[in-house]
Amino acid sequence: MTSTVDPKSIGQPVKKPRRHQRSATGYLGDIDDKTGKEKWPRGEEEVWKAGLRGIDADVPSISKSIVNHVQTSLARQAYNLDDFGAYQAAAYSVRDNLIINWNETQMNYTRKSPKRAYYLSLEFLMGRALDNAMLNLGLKDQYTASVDKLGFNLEDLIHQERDAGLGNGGLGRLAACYLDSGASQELPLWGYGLRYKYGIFQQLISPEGAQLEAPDPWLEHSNPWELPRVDVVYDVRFYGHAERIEGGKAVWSGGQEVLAIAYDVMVPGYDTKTTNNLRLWESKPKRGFDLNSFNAGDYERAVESSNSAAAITSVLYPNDHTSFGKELRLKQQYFWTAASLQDILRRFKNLEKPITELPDYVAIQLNDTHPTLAIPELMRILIDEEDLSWDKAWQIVTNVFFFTNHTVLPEALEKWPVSLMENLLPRHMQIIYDINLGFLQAVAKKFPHDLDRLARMSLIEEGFPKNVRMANLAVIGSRKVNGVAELHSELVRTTICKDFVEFFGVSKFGNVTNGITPRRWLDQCNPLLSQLITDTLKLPKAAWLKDLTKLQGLLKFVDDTAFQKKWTAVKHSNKERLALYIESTLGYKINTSAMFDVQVKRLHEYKRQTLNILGVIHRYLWLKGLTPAERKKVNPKVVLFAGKAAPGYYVAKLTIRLIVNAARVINADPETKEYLEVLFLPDYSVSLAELLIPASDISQHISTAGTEASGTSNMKFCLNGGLLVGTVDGANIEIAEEVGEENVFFFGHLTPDVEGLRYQHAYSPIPVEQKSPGLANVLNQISAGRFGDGSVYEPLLNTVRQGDYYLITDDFDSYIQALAMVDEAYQNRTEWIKKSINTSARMGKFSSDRCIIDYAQEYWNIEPQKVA
Ligand code: 26Q
Repeated sequence: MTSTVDPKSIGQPVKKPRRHQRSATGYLGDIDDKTGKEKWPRGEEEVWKAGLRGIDADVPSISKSIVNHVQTSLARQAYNLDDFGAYQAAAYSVRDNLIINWNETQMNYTRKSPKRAYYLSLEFLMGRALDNAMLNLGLKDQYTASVDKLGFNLEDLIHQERDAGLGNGGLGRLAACYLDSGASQELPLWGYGLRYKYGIFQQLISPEGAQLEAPDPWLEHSNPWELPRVDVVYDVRFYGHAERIEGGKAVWSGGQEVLAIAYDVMVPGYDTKTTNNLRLWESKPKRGFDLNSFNAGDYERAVESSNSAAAITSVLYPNDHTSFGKELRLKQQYFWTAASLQDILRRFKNLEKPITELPDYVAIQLNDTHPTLAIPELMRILIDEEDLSWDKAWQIVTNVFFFTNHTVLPEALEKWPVSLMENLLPRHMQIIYDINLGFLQAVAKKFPHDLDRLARMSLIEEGFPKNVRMANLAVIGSRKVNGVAELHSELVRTTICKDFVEFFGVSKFGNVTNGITPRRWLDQCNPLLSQLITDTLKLPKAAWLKDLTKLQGLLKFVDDTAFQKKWTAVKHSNKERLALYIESTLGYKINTSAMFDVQVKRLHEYKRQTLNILGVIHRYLWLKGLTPAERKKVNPKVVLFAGKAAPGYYVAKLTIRLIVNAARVINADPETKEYLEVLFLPDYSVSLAELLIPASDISQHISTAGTEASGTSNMKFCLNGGLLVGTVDGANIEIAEEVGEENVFFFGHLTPDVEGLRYQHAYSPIPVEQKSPGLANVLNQISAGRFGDGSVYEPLLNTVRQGDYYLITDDFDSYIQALAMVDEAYQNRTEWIKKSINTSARMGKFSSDRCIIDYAQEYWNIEPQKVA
């Protein structure tokens, strides 16, 4: 914290800061140092208390509060208020409720001083806040009525809000679901992230089918959901020199200093007062601009360093599953971990406990390797600033951190060049070398004469350039490591962490299968289904939304025809809702009586959108070969794609282009149009997912076996009664275990086959014509220009024809068979609906409440703290 020293106080005994004197949470009360009892800090208690507002939840009070915000917060008037203004006023009114709950929650934590957990994630893909806040507060009906009385429609206002798109995909959305569950379970869990000025880029699709990227200025209009905390500010240093001094310590000085400013986002729990905090850091220059250069007329130079400070939190990196060494990304990582640790330690120090007790009060979860610098940073603070010995510091560090791995793809494991690290963070590089030395000595002791093992386990990858292996650092610096689905965690244990399991023992390597919050991913996105479930279970909504295994109660109704009818009606109405959106955005009207087949996720070769579009073209060519009478027997299908490709990912962008151009030809063919329609919906987001997921009949999760760590959208679709077409990969396996294999459509080779098949592709390839004549025909039709200039697609088609690293040729025929089984099953609509009900009813395991309780009990050792 930047502090000013009063010169008069120098030489005086240091006055201890009063406990809770000014907590960063806006705490109002205080505790007497002597008695330990509560006392009023200043002024007249009655006057303060009279000013405190309670929550007025009746319709007239809510209307009054909205009008009041129109008048004061917005300085607008009723006569020219548009939907956006009404959204803002409603948001400020809802926010008032959150602030009150948030204050009480934080006050409760401060008073009880429980152990807290912190979730460090570079991504929080929060989506919209208004609807979620109203539902979690239990105030949506009242707001609907109030807004109606003011002449607006609440759903229209909800759609005015921009998504908070501070993430790429699964990892970021998982963090958001976990915050919702943490608050709903009344756990002392805070998130720490970055307040990117620009979130994930907006995706535009050109008429040729090219993905174009536009910035996402989500903060352009003020954001009612964040509270700037101008008094919560920390210094963060970069570059400079680190000089070792006595006692293993060092002094790090010089270089660039920037400020981290806190912005708090309130995270309301469902059906509880508990409202937790997501603290996002913004970077700012420490000293405005350089006045000397300014006065000398060198304006560019004058603002150079202030620009470079502000640049740190300016944009989210839109790459997932790649490790590439850009200095700004490393700066983001250090800036965020350094600010977060200072904040966590300051809060701990308010407790006045010895620093050795830190692990009794603090657990920090590292969301992938992105925050791994927190490990050497905490070592630096403990040794250089707190005067601890190396061993004591390491003892603390390795009991505070926990690490989640989200991928086993070798190309995605994060590495940073030693030279870059040495320049940007000289002291941290020293500490990493010191950690490595001690660690490798211990490994050599346990496994003498095994140089290969030492080379594999070293924190440093030798070569040109030399790299720091962040996953190795995260593993050895953490108390426990976990993967995100059973198969994935087993792959972590047997592949990337094999040596570490042999060294540390297997008990350090656990599994927490991912989950999703049923509040957003059922109640909010599918209100009709939520209502039907509540009516059918004859339980209060909160009872099953907080214990999702209660959905099993629906199994009794699987054969109930009246219930089946209602279930079908809900699905149809969700299709109509989606169709309306598509018509209004793309001007294209889809057939809502068709089966909806959806694949939405980041574009990546391992996720195999290519397999899907090749399958679609196969179906199209097959339909063209049928007589009109034969076609009439075919089940009409609408195939929907959405997802963003990393801006530099050429092959993924070509896949989008192929989808768009195939769609154009297929949708325009009068012979087949009735039976097959294909669309690529631009700019996939949390909000678009909320529209798409409830409308799907089937969804596709078709990664090459062993490549998708878990997947979470698979869970969202199944919870909403969509059936799964997938490979035996990630969480698909556990979904099938729960809902029954008879209710999923599995296909493709299994994980243990993959290595051998890849070897075969490399050393004795079998031509596509031989392996799958159907696929060969599809590839040839594309090359021949059936969907526009075929030469454009050659680089994409070559990934299939040569090398085929993701095994499209190996899985194609069984994929087509699985889709044929889908068609067959859909013919018997009653059986299909039963499958749909069964699936949804047995998805209880995948509530993120289960995950967060597991983390709380088995990892963090934290307990619920009910707000009185
Ligand atoms: C790393 C270095 C430099 C720049 C960017 C990155 C980076 C950014 C984002 C690397 C990875 C990501 C995101 C990964 C991700 O979303 N993984 C997904 O995590 C989900 C939640 O556990 C799983 O369900 C998915 O299977 C997994 O792919």
